[in-house]
Amino acid sequence: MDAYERITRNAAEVVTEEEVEALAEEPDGKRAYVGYEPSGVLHIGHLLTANKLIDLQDAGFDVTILLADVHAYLNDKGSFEEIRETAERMQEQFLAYGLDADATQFRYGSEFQNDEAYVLDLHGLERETSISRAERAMSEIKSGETAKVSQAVYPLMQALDIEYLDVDLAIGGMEQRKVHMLARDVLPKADYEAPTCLHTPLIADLETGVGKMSSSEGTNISMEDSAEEIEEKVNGAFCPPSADPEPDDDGVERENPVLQIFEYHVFPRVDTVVVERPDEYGGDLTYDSYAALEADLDSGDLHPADAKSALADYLDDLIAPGRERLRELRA
Ligand code: IYR
Repeated sequence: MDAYERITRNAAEVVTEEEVEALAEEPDGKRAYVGYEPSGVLHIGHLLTANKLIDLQDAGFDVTILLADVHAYLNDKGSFEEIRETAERMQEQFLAYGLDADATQFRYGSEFQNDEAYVLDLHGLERETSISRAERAMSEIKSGETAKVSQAVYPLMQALDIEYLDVDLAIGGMEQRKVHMLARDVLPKADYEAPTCLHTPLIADLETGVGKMSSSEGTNISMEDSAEEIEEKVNGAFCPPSADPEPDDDGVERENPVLQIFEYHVFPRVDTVVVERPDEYGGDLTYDSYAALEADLDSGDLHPADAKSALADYLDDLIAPGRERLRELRA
């Protein structure tokens, strides 16, 4: 796999392809970043962007993880002290998950976001941005019903972070794309360059396959789950024998979240997936690629129950080191 393929595999969107191609020509020492609002423990959504960070490190990039403490505060995620404690635990979980410690820099937003130059720059962006544009940028990130002034400042700070952290590539889930598009528009007005962005896909709701998996509603899989909890959640997942499920009774589109997790979480981390089956059901199945597993589920050669049981085992392997680290930290 060449550098461009590794950088862009499983991406839902890159902005723009030409810009990413230019980065891929000389990836060594280039810097990518993701920011996370510290809250709770890592879940499958965090891990999807973490998989992309691991790809980027494999391609030669250095990675900055922004523990966006001020952003979490602006977005109503708790007191500053709680947020800082959560952030410290997050760092440990990312390293346990498999990020290369030598190529990962952790930064707190509050380290630089209160500097005078940053604050003045921020006010400059505020002058260039309408309230409605800032609100729109937050539509998939905002917590709570009423838009607060803090939530209008939030995306402008996220835009400015890209400059202050001196990054070549901004990474985020698709829910971050409107913030990044705002950043591409507004930063040049402050004489900064438009940032290059890469967005990872969102996984569908585990139980219904409708809409997007959310950390606040529905079932999510997190670093705290025991092997039994993972098994139970995956067994209860929506998994028709199809990569392209029929819409539900109301005509709403559905995805197959079990396949999505194989594609975005398991195959990027293991070379071969073995689905164990007793001999009387045909014996073990071995897959070297996601496409082969998808084809077998589609054709009926792989039963959803067998796919789920293999998925639960692989997910457990992936989260076990982080779960162990959390246990040590809490002991
Ligand atoms: N908006 C992100 C958190 C965040 C991301 C970046 I990249 C920043 O520079 C700042 C904040 C979230 O929804 O978690």
